[in-house]
Amino acid sequence: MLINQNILKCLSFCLLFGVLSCKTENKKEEVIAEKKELPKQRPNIIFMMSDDHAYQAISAYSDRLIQTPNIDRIADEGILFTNASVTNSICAPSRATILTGKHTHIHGKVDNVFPFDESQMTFPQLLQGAGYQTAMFGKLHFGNNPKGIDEFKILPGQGQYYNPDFNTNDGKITVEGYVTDIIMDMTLDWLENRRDENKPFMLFSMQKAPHREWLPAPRHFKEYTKKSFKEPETLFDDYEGRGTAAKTAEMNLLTHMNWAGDSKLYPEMMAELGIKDVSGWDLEAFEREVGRMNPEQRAVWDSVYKPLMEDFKAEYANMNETELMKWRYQRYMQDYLGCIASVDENVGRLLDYLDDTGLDENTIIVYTSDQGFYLGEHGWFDKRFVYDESFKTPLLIKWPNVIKPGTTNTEMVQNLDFAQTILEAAHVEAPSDMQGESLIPLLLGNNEEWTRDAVYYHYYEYPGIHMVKRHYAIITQEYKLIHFYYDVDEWELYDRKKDPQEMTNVIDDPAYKDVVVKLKAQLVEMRKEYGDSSQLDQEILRKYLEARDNPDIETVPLH
Ligand SMILES: [Ca+2]
Repeated sequence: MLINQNILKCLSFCLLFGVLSCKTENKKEEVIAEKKELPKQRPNIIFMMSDDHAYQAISAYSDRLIQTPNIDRIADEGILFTNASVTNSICAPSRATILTGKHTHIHGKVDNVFPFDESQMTFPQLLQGAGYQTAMFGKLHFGNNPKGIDEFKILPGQGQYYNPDFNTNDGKITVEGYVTDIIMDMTLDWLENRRDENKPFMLFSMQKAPHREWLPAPRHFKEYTKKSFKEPETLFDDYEGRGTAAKTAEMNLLTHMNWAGDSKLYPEMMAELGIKDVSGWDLEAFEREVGRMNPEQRAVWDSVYKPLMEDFKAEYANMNETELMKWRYQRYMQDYLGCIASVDENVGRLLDYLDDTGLDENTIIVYTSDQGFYLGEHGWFDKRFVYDESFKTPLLIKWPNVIKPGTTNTEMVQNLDFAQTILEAAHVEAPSDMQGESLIPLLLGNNEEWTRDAVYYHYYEYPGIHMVKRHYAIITQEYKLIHFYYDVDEWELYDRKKDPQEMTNVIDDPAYKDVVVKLKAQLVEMRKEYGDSSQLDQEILRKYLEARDNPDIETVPLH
């Protein structure tokens, strides 16, 4: 009996062990089978980017303000990155980072004064060299014509919303109509009529909208000026709990926004009401945009905006500061989101075209912005700060049969990573001095290969428009440590989990003492690793101040 029991025990053990080892092997096989490989066929790539498109204004991220069903389709059929960010939240530096895969202090375009270092390699040049066709339509805003692009039609500088001019391979042209529609017309025309079907392509379709001064298409005037939008919780922020930089920035909707150029109050009504030009270029901004409309466009504009402004004129004398702030917020959102409506419609046109032609099958579609934007959070418009609304940027990518539809990813990815990602997707080797990381493991779903736990940020343009002080920062999933320098020497620490709106600087809170020590050490290492230093900060500052005081040095207006 005893022997039998022992035999049974032994048998049971052996059986159990056998099953377990078999299971383990199965698991191993499953893991190996799950690790996805890059497809051998080289994909087409369409890189759509808008200018200043806040993630808060995409319904895949938030349904507080607007529905964007077409942009959302990219995430529904692909991946939504909820923690994508930029290395320097301003237009041209971000664009140069995207093209080079390098931080701004390396490629040279740190702000609007410094020129791009022409010797830097950009990823379209490498794709072109590897047999890709390359084309670019819309807003580059880089201070240079693009390199490595076969065909381009680029808005000069900021470009215009109505009847815009374009620089092309064959010289300057002017196109009648609304800029967002025109850029997509050019994109679709190239796809349909002018590309070589035997080659893979890299196509940039880059919108000017919704950049300041936020002029919607005439078809959206009526609908959007009637809408009322939910206010952000921090619209009336008094900046207590933050440092000098937040208190002295000139980005407030009530006090720093242009009345004519931005809120679209007619210049003659400003004069009648005794409202002053706060920027010194308010009336010029109105004339530059509204003044460019043809008689037909202007008639539609006046039929909607004139009665709206007449109403405001009648109310103005009785409005207190709170009411004025609320009015300006609504006016801002009506025009900004009216611009987004056209962007979304045009994204839909492109997606439909790709679906209808079957071209979608082997095409990567990226939708992003050159940075985020404040939509009234902290009472602000504009960008620049490392605080979340301007630090983070939307990123949605679709790649059929590679990215699992409906994926959400929370890793800290950056505009720094695009060059290496696109090159790897195209089976082109990235130069070793690029500083990002390829997102391919995340697109394939091999998330365990992604090891980044912090990102670096550096903003330079000060003293300058909006007066956001120079600062650099290290950002982890949990914390943001910021150093503001030059005419202040202030550190800020935000607990991103407990204080997502970043209302309380806890740098001096004893509870965070160890966190500060650890992050400061990590920041020193990170600056070294990316080739940044205090010496370089001072060098860039010295050149900036010299250029500011020297009218002979050509600068590109970037606001
Ligand atoms: Ca921008």
